[in-house]
Amino acid sequence: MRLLVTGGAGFIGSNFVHLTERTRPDARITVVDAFTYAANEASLEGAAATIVRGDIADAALLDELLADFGPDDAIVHFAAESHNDNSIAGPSPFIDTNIRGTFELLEAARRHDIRFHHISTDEVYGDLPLGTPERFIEATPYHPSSPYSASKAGADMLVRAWIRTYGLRATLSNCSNNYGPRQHVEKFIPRQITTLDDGGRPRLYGTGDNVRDWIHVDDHNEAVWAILERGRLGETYLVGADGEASNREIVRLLCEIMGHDPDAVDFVTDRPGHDRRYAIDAGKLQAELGWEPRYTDLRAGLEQTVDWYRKHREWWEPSKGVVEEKYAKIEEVLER
Ligand code: NAD
Ligand code: TDX
Repeated sequence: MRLLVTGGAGFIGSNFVHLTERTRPDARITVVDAFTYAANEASLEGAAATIVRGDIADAALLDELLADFGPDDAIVHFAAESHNDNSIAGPSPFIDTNIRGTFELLEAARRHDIRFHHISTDEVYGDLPLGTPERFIEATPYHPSSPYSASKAGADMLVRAWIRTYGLRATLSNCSNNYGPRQHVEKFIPRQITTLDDGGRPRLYGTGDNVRDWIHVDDHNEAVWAILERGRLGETYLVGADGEASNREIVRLLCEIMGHDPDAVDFVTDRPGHDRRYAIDAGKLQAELGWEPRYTDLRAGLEQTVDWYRKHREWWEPSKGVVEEKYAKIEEVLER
């Protein structure tokens, strides 16, 4: 089987490449990645995949890459602008990549009749109240809050329309917050780990009470494989591992794991439009495809992640200063 993995030099895509090469050695992977600020060449070190530097919105490049793909091959579409705070500061690239880029990929998949799997997020459903048992299901209406989640919702709608109108052989998955190795230091968990490792104080938005539903990146990627191998064409599957925790609880766990005072934290001005809570009901994926998460102990998963960041300082250190400068500017604007 041949796979075109878009965004394979980013967090989830690079972990997908490594997991696939470990567990499905017959798959031949081509990564196409624009190598934006979010990519890291070192994330693909040791991978056998062919790596192509290019934009998913480049139709001619896509035609070249898919020229010898056959009916059993697939596109796995991870590439995106993925960070909410960036989308609030400057939404334009989110429209270009997440909407226009997805459109070009869908058209390429249609021209070459290639199976397509679209990676999306639970954020398209908006947020849930704190302290209720309510969870997102596949039928929850779309209600995105940020430019990022709105652009992902737009991309999802394009995929659904290409399935219905053109009969594209496609599936979608909407996953909750991922954690694990190789996640960019702008994101919540790596930001706090690397700040603590540098002797700084974790930074919590607002009250720190917002809740996310955490899943280890390998569990997400095994779900993607379950859908590629056994998913029903045209269907959407929600992916989550019952990993709800407030941001404050995550910081407390990280401080405990890393031996820091859990009360030495800074509360900063909240993110505009900050979603309160996400929670996934992954019942369909579990019942239909038999997928189960392996990382069911959040603390153990975080310990493994902390260990990875401690051992790979050279991977994250070059981005840390740039990211903290960016956040300092964002905080300055929000405090005005
Ligand atoms: P990431 O930002 O770490 O990686 C994105 C990758 O896409 C980068 O390597 C970047 O260079 C590449 N890219 C960006 N624009 C491109 C373009 N125009 N052409 C080609 N490549 C381009 O993101 P991630 O966290 O790995 O997320 C991957 C996917 O999973 C995204 O679609 C995201 O919406 C989705 N998702 C992420 C999470 C999460 O918690 N991180 C949860 C659910 C869904
Ligand atoms: O320094 C911080 N302090 C803080 O309290 C940062 C960076 C974040 N936060 C909060 C905001 C959120 O409530 O932590 C939570 C997680 O923040 P992010 O890592 O920015 O993730 P989120 O906005 O929840 O979106 C993520 O999950 C869904 C991914 O970035 C998306 O790509 C994915 O679709």
